[in-house]
Amino acid sequence: MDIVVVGAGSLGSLIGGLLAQEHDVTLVGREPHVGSVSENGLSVVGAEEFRVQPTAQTTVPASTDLALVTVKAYDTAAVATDLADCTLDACLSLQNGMGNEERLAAELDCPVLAGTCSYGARLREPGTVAFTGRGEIVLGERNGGRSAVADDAGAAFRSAGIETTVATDMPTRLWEKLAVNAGINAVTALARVENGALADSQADAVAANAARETAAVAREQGIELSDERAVSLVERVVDDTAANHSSMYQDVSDGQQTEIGAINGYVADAATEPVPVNETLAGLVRTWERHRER
Ligand code: KPL
Repeated sequence: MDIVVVGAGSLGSLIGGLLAQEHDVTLVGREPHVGSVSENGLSVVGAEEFRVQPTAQTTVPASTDLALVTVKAYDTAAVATDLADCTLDACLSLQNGMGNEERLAAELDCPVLAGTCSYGARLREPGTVAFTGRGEIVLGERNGGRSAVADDAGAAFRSAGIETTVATDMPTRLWEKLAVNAGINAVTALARVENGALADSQADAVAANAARETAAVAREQGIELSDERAVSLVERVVDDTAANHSSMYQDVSDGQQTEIGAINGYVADAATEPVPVNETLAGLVRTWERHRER
C-alpha cells in the first residue's frame, strides 16, 4: 500500500518507520529531520532496532492510498487544507484529543477513519527515533460500525507487524483515550515525571480525578464510560508505559506548544457541570505556555 504519514514527529516517525518495512511510505515533516531521513534513512533504536528508507519531504504528495495524520491536534486544520488538494482513498487520524476527524472530514472527499495509538516514541535527533514502548493501534469508522476501508487499513498495519484492532465503537474508544490523556499528560508535564510516577505519588489522585471528570462528560454526551473504567484505563496505561515520558511532558521539555486545548481544555469546554481538576490542569499548562519564552 502507498501510505503518507503527515506529521513526522516522534510517533509519526516510529509508526511510519514500522510501516515502511512492508509498504511504500512517505514521511511529511519538518527540516532538518526529513532532510536527514532522505539522505541517510530513518534509524529506529530502542525496543527494536532497524533502518528503513522511506521517502521524506516537507509537503504532501499529489496522491496516496492512505494518509495517516499524526500531527499535533492544533495543526489538524492546516493539514486538512493541505490534504484537500491531494487525491486520497482514505485518511486515518492517529492523534490525541477530540474533534480531529471532523476537522479532516470537513475538507476531504474520502472516508476519514479514527484511531488511537499507545506506542511510545521519542525523536532523538534528526533521522533517529527511539522506540520506547510497543503498544497497540485501534482504528475504525469514526462514527462507529464496520467498513471495508477500516478493515483494509487494519490489514495494512498488521502486515507490517503492528498489533492493530479494528473496532466498531470508535466514539467510545476516543473518549476512553481522552480520559487517559486527561489523567496522565498534564500531570506528568507539570510534575516533570515519567508516566510510571503516577502509580505511587500524590499525582495519582489528580490523574484519577481528571479521568473521572472526563468520564462524566462522556456520559453527558451519551457515551457509556464509567468512572471505574476510566480510572482503570489510566492505571493500565501508567503501568504499560511506566518508563515513558508523555507527549505533553516531551512538549514542555522541548519548550513547544502543548495539546492542552484538545485534552483537558476540551473536557472543560464540553462540560455542563463543573470539572475543577481539568480546569485547573488546563489553566496551569496554559500559564506555562504563555510564559514559556521568557
Ligand atoms: O498518549 C499518550 C501520550 O503521551 O500522549 C500516553 C498514552 C499517555 C502515553 O504516554
